[in-house]
Amino acid sequence: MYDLDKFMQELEARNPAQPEFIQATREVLESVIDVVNDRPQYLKGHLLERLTEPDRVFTFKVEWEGDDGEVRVNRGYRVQFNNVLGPYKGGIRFHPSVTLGSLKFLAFEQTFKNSLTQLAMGGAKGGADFNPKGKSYNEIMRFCRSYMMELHRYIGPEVDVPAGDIGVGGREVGFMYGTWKRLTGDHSGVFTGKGASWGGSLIRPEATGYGSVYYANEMLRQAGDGWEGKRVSVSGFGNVAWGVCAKASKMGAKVITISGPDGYILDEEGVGTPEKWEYLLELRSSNNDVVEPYAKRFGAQFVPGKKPWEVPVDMAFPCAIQNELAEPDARRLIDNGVKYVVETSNMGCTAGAIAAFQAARKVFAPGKAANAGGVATSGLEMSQNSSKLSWTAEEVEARLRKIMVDIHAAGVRYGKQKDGSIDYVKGSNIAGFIKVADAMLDMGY
Ligand code: 2IT
Repeated sequence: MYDLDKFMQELEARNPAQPEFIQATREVLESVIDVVNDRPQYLKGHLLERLTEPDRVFTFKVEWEGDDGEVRVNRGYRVQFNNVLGPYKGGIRFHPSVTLGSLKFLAFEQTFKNSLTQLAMGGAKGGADFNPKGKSYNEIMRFCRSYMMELHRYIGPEVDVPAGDIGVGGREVGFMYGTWKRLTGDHSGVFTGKGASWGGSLIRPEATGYGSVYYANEMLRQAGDGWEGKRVSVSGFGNVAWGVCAKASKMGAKVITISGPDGYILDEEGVGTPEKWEYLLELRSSNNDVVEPYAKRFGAQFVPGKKPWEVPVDMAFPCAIQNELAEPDARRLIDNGVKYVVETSNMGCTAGAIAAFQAARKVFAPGKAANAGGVATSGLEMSQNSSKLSWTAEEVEARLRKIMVDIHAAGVRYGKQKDGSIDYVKGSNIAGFIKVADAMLDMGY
C-alpha cells in the first residue's frame, strides 16, 4: 500500500525546487491512489515510482547571435517522460519561465493527456528560457536553428515528435523543421503544427481551442444546459484563446474578455466576429506581448495590470499559462456566479483554486482533458504524414470532435460521484493513468 503523503515527501526530496512538477504529480496521484492501492499488480509493479521519473532529460546550451552582433546563451531542454503508448510527443515552449521543473510537469501531464486521446503517443515536452518578446524575425530564426542543432540528435518521426506551445507557433515550427530537414536530409514529418503546404494538418492551429469548446459542450449537455446567453471569460490572446473565442462564439456564447501580461480587455459586445478574433493573431505575431491595442481598435475597455477573473461570467476558460488562476481568483468567480470552469491552459489553476471550485460545486474540467484536442490533432497530422495523405478540414474536425466527446465520456465514467455529480479531475486522471500503467506492466521493465 502506498502512503500518499510519505510518497510525496520522498518525491519532493528527490526533486527539490521543482514546485510545478510536485503540484502536477500530487494532483494525479491524489486521483489515482485508491485505484493503485486496490490493484495488487500496480503495487507489485511499483508503478508510482516508475511513473514519476522521466525516461530521460536532455539539457543543452543554445548559443545564438542577436541583431547587434553579440552572442547570447540560453538553456534548452527536452524531457522524454514516457513512451509506452507511442513515440514521445509534446510541444516546445519558449518562455522566460521555462525551467527543468516546469517542463517535467508539462511532460508528465502530456503523458496522461496523450493517453486520453486514445492515439499512439507517449509524453514529452521541451523548450528554452528564451523570451521571444521584442525579438526580430532573424533573431527568432537564429535561435530556432541553434536550438535544433542540439535537439535533432534526440528526435525522429518514430522516436519523438515535437510541436508548438507557448512562444512557438507555425513560424518557429517552420524554422525548426527546416533545420532538422537540412541536418538529416529527411522530410518525414518529425514535427506537428507544420504549414499546410509542407505536411501540416488542416485545423491543427484551431484544434486546442475548438477541442476545449467541444469538451465544454459535452459538460453543458451532461448538466442539461446549453450555450445560449452564456457569458464567457477567456484569458490569453494566443492560438488557444483564438480558437476558444471563435468556436464558443459560433456555439452562441458571448466571450467578453481576453488578456495579456499587460492586463485584460473587457469587450461587452463580445469577441464575436472573425475580424475581432483574427486580430488576436495579429497582436500575437507583432511579438509585443500586449493586448491593449485591441481596446483602441474595437472601442473596448482595457483594464491594466489585472486578470479577467474579476468579471462576472457563467463560464471561465483560462487559456494562458500554469497557475494563472489562483484561489482568490476562484473565490471571486464563485461569488460572481460562475458555473463552469474549463481549464484550457496546462495546469492553469492552482490546487487551491480547483479545491475552491469543487467545494462550491462548480463544474471544473482539468486541462489535460479539455485541452487534449491540440495534441490529438497532432496525432491526426502524424497519421496523415505516415500515409502521405491530407484530409479535408471537415474530416479532421469530425475526428477531433469525436475524440473530445470520448475524452469527456471517460471522465464521466471514472469520475461519477455517489450524488451524481462528475469529478472530471479524478475521472480524467484515472482514465489516462490506467492505460499507461497497464501498458507499462505489459512491457516489463
Ligand atoms: O500542451 C500541449 O498539448 C501542446 N502544446 C500540444 C502538443 C502537441 O504535440 O501537439
